[in-house]
Amino acid sequence: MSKLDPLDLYDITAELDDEERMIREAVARFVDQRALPLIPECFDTGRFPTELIPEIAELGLLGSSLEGYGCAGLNSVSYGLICQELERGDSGLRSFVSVQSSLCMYPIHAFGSEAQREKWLPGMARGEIIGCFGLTEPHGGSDPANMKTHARRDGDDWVLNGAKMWITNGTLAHIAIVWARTDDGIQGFIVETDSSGFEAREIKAKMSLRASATSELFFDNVRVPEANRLPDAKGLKGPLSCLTQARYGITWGPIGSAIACLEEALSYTGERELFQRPLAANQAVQLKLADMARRITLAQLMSLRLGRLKDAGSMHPTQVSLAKWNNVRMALDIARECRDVLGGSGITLEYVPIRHMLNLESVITYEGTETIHQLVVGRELTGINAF
Ligand code: TGC
Ligand code: FAD
Repeated sequence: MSKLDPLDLYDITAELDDEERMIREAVARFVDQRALPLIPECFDTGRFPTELIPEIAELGLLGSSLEGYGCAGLNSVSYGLICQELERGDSGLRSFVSVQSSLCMYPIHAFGSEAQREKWLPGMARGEIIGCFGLTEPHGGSDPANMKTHARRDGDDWVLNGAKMWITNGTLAHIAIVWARTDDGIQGFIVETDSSGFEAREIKAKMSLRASATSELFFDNVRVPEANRLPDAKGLKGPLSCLTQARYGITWGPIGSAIACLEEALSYTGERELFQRPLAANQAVQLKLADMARRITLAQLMSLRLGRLKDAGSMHPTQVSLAKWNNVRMALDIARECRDVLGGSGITLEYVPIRHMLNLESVITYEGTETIHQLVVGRELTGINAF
């Protein structure tokens, strides 16, 4: 019998078409050859590797599932595989692409005017215009319906006041997609970050997602032209639809983190000798490794099924919540277990588990905390809103 791939026990690869496989391989090469040599230093010093942006754009990874405007028009499974491979490198890489693609380019594509699409999307696909997405506020991100940031109409402009918190790419961004309360409900604005009264301040001393820029945004009477209001987004449904796109990608991303951790643990336990035998020869260790492979396989099947549903146009947001909850929890637990299996070595950046473990503490919190997704599933089952 032929030997199985330990990182793909159910041969998910065989379920992919040629284009999906080619994309996964191209991103995997980029991650191994270009990103991973930089990532430990970036994590250590707390910086996003901006020097990789041109190559990320060149590979077609920005707005990859959008049609037209210089975007690649790939299917959802391809987008998922991109997220998986980037996050196998580092959650910061996947975060950068998620925010640019699903949270900034998607709303311009879905809710913007033709003029807005033509003005912003080609430059964003080329990585020349970077976006950030401002929904969360300092008083509590889980309940965005209670946002305080507001926009008041004044002639041909809107005047924006308020603050946003924990904003990925905030200090790198040329534009911010900002969600604000108006007399006509919650609306979205494309805020140019060189506008007077706009300020982005980096959040320092993070112990997680250190290879990613995270910021606070402040709006002090920022004037935004009516031409920069997203005309087709009204109410919370606008930002929540963007989150569905990004959360879908996040169901795939942590599979990459978990694969990286298991790969490291397999190599380490195969080589390390204790009590006159390889660590991997102990039943207690094999049980752990086997259980990791089981959980990774289940997550792979879940995301692939979700991707096929999304491409068929029948994916439901609750299905995304279930997979985001399951797959991030799976990866976080595996990263912690791999950290333990590596003993003292597991606490250094020389090995990947602790970096993934720390990153996943953010991933389980952002884009809806684990509890929020559990409550979304609970609401679906019972019909009772328990938020
Ligand atoms: P609710 O009454 O349920 O819904 C309001 C309207 O929105 C619609 N809707 C959705 N549409 C699309 N996708 C979804 N997932 C949707 N969920 C709800 C819904 O149909 C309704 O439409 P309509 O037409 O009837 O008005 O709203 P709620 O206030 O009860 O909220 C429920 C809750 C708690 C699930 C929601 O507030 C929530 O998801 N909270 C978590 C917030 C969150 O995830 N924030 C993330 C910020 S961005 C981020 O973290 C980026 S990290 C990026 C990175 O670095 O990768
Ligand atoms: P809170 O909402 O205050 O929640 C605190 C705790 O209470 C959590 O454990 C939560 O699960 C729990 N809780 C909340 N409600 C309930 C309930 N009803 N029942 C039981 N428990 C409950 N946001 C953006 O808008 N754009 C970004 O680009 C972005 N990037 C981020 C990057 C990083 C690194 C991080 C850490 C966050 C980012 N976020 C971003 C914010 C993220 O979405 C929020 O942190 C998240 O939504 C949770 O909000 P909060 O931190 O205010 O926690």
